[in-house]
Amino acid sequence: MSDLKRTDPEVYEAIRKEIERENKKIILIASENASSKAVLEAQGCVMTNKYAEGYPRKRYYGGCEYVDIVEELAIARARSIFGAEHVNVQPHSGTQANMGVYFSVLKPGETIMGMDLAHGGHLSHGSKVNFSGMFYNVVSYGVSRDTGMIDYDEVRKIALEKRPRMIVIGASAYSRTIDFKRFHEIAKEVGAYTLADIAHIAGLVAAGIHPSPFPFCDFVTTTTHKTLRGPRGGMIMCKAEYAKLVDKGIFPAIQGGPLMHVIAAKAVALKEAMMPEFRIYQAQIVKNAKQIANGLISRGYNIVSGGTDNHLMLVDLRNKGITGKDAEAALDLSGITVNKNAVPFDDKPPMITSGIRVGTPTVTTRGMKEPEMDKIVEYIDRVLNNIGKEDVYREVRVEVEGLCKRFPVYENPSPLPSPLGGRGMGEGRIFK
Ligand code: DSN
Repeated sequence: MSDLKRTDPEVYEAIRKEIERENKKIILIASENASSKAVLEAQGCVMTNKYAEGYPRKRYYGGCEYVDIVEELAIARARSIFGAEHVNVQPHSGTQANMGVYFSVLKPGETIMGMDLAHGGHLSHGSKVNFSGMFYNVVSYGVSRDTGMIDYDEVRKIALEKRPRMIVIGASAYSRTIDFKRFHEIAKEVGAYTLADIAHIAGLVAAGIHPSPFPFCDFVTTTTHKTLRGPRGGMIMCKAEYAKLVDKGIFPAIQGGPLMHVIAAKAVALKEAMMPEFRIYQAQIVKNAKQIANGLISRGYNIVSGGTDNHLMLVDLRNKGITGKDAEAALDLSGITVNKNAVPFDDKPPMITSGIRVGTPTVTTRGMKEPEMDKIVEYIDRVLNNIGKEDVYREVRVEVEGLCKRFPVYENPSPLPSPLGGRGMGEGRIFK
């Protein structure tokens, strides 16, 4: 870090403060995590210097012998973890991964059917303000008003009526197990491709805690930085018959040179995901989410769908008379970071919303378990019952900092066994 400090003290200082923020706050953003020192080290390596357009052993540049090693390792590990026939680790992000799949088999103007963004879907599943909604004809499915869960009979009805060319399965704010087999059966009936976007649940799938989209889906996309706990990036997996089309759909169709330093870090994260401790970590993520959901329910909060099967939940704050925006701001001032989130059938605009999304990947990485989740529920409840009271925010913030000190992310090894098998997260090089 000393070179950076000397060359660019402003950037150095912003990074130092970010480390401090991640250490001092309870981060409950469902799509975030804290990647290991090994992942960070690989991501900050000299492979950022290398152009490697093409694929391993078939590149448009010389000097690719070492970047080939890391890309082949990443591919082999992902294939083994997820049981995928073909893997492309080059997408720069989850949206690029989805774009790569669409470009591989769809023509502009064809119909895709994805989960409505307002019901928990993702921008790249057909939102009008995203390329997916501009290039393709979009039909959406959502959750049932009664249960807050996907109604598969309704999905089938829409599919039979609209005859989509591709059904996109997956969400950014859905707390229930997804029935990939049922989606596959519906898609088969209407002759549609299936794309499962498992960005949120990839770690759970890798650990066998959420059912796998294979062998049901044609294409599977993911990001690598959410529950999977790797570097920020994307990945595509698919059946062997689509391998060439998918590879061309990424390069040269929508990307040039791959980010080889990020691919090196993806390989490291995938190696970590093969360790037995990773399964224990993923199981604890779900236990922690259930503990928070049950704790909030017992204090009178409405959780969309009544609970969670995965790493997140949506808290509908309408019965508490608080907006998502106000809840997010009050909690952040109290040392707890969440994101405001629309709830299904929300009457408030996206910058206000009626809910918050709460997720447990990061706190679980820190080694926190059920007793700490009970404390977090108590903090959230205290803050939300005292909106506008700065003295309460301050009091909670002090308690949050005390709790966080016992579970450091990057400074000083955790005094408790970490989910990475006691390696701790604290002894890395950039924080010396
Ligand atoms: N923005 C991510 C999330 O928060 O879920 C999805 O890409």
